Amino acid sequence: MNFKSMTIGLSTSILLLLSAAMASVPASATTYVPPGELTLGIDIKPHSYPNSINMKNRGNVPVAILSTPDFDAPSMVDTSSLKFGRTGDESSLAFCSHSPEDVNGDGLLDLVCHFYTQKTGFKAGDTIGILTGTTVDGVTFVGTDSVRILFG
Ligand SMILES: [Ca+2]
Ligand SMILES: [Ca+2]
Repeated sequence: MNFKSMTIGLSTSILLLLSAAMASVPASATTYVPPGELTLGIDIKPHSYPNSINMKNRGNVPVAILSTPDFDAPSMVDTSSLKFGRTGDESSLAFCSHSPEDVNGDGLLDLVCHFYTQKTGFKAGDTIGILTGTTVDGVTFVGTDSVRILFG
């Protein structure tokens, strides 16, 4: 057991996650991420890290779909198509906020949707959550973010 690797600094972890996300490197070799024509940035539990999900919780998990200069999430995402959870094929959508919010402070409004925790299918040890969907123009997309599962 190497306990040094477990004491890695939080800021280092975030940097590693960011660089992994930017390079589109799969976060885990054991997790299959379905292909999408677009890869979008998402933030599971905006304003919160690590993204702990308590599987005993009867509520829901907020997930922000981040806009870019070329992609306005609030107007371009077909919210009825959204699936989120362990594999990205879970029909767990509760609702999307009608008030877009800039969750990452880049000046672009992001789309925040909520998913029923009980329908996400996460299990203990899962390290990423997967969101899939289509745009209003029918283009498929996928986004992933880290998760920490409690009571899975
Ligand atoms: Ca988060
Ligand atoms: Ca934003």
